[in-house]
Amino acid sequence: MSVDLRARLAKSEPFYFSWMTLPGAIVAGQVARLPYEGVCIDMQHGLAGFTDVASMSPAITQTGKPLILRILWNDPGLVGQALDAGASVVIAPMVNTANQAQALVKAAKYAPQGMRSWGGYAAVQAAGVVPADYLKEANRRTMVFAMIETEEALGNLDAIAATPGLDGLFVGPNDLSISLGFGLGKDLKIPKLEAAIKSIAAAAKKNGLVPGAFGGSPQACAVFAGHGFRFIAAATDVGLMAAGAKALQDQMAEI
Ligand code: 3PY
Ligand code: MG
Repeated sequence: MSVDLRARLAKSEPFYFSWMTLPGAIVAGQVARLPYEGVCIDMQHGLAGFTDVASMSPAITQTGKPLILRILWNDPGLVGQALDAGASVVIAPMVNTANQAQALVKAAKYAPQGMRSWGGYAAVQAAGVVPADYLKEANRRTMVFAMIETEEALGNLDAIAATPGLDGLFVGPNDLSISLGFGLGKDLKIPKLEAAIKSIAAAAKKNGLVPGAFGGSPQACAVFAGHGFRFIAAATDVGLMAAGAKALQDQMAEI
């Protein structure tokens, strides 16, 4: 069984995970062996479809690291499918209202908290327990994060963060920056963007939620960690390739 993520995320030390955009079980197994605590598969902007995820999931969870899935959209069917595939965390994009946050939680939790439907044998396999024990533990062991990445979501931040059963908020800095009129989220120090990011951390803290964010670079990770975020996407698969090639090319230049 993979690590008890809820217990891990209760600690103040940031949890850094990798972010996959490429499909394939072999590459997923490799990424899971990199020095990050978990692996996220991005089903919104990455290339993995559900059958890819079904084979990538065991390649990741057999290393003991949790699978995190950023789903295509905040749709109840996609939430259930992600959890059934063995995800410990579902990150839903573009959650803009409290109603949307409530729908997200409802889709992720078995009754009485929600209306998740039974049938996830891949999740049961990933957990390494018998079905009845999976059912007992699933609502506690799986977590849901709402992405805050629009001006509309910022306007509804307190109501979204107060949603019972929601586990975390997750900043999408690019969409947030675009929505606020600043283009791609390259400069996290733009005062209005920085204030928005800090308000998301504060709303999470006030409501006992885990503050999460997409970092993608050491610099961005440092900014988010500095604001108290502790569930941070540290690097993408493609970014790691580019950084590795650049480091090796720099060494080659010295030959
Ligand atoms: C964003 O930055 O908008 C994200 O969704 C992270 O990929
Ligand atoms: Mg986004």
